[in-house]
Amino acid sequence: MTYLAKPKLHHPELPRNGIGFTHRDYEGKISTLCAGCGHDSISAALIQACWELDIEPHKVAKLSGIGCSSKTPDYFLGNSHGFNSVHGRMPSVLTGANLANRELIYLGVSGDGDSASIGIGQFAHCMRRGVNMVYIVENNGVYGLTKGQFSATADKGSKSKRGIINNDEPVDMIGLALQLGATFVARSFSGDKAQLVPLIKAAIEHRGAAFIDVVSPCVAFNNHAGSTKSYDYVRDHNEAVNRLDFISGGEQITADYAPGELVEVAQHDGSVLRLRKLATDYDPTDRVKAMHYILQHHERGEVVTGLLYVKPESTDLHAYLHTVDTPLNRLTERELCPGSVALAKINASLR
Ligand SMILES: Cc1ncc(C[n+]2csc(CCOP(=O)(O)OP(=O)(O)O)c2C)c(N)n1
Ligand code: SF4
Ligand SMILES: [Mg+2]
Repeated sequence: MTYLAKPKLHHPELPRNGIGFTHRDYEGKISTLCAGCGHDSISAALIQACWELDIEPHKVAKLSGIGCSSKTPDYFLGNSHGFNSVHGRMPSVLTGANLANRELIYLGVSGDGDSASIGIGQFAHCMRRGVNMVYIVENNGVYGLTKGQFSATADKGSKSKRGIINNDEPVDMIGLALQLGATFVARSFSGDKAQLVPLIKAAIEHRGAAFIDVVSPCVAFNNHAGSTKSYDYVRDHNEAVNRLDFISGGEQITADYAPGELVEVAQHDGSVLRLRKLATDYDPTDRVKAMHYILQHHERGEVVTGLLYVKPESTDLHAYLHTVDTPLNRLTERELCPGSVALAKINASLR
């Protein structure tokens, strides 16, 4: 079963967003993933975030690799651009597309195998280059699509469905993203939409490399006792450091969490992130302390979630490379080939 059509009819009074679109306008094909797979909840959160932000679907480019997680761009934003690349190679394709046209919103959707196993090199370089994107890893600790082998994010000592213990140290995607210079780093859980939707919205509004690690249980191969990526484990060990309460548009997010101290982080573009602090000693603008905090809590078996780091004065690869604002396919021949005088000048500058 490779394709399922969705009914075209829908209720005429479905709520519409600021540009007149309903949720249905942000959906994709019917998912063929296992019932209960965490990845489907992440697709639903992405649909919700884009609907709430009044994003025009044709202004989005979704890119992915290979895996159950990488199949999901087919299940949301059916009217957006999409490219399903090779296993572990999404980041370079995304970087190229972004350099060719900076006017689109880039969503990189990947799995823990796709990004931490085969694709770890590509992941590292797009983070350190500051590509303007939202990079989501749907992290289940296994290769779901190829029947549940441990991936590089599986915790040491965690148990496979067949009872095998993983002896390898895990790759912590959050730690890597922080160390490599990503300017927006968050972790969430597919089962916590109230936390995930505002994080995705804030990441979309952020300029620079925004990374979200979403623990997303695989109900077929990694949801048993002994797994540290199961629904039960994450619910029992979730340590949220903050909740994103508001995003730039001044729009209130109604969320079901206890009140705490409110902190505001003003970003480079004038937008303001409003965070409700749940851990009093956590400062999301201090990268070094954030790394220490996350490592300390990981040692205790806790899964730290929330907006873990944001660099307010962030910028992106286009700024470093001084590229033109206009997408390359809209440049005229005259702009692309300015003539022999300009070429002679460039050559002279290199002598
Ligand atoms: C070059 C290459 N090597 C191996 C594979 C086989 N393969 C397909 S998906 C996958 C792992 C997917 O795991 P993950 O990215 O965690 O996605 P999930 O299915 O868990 O969402 C592997 C090893 C492949 N398709 N291409
Ligand atoms: S195998 Fe696992 S990751 Fe793949 S669709 Fe099923 S539950 Fe989801
Ligand atoms: Mg996986």
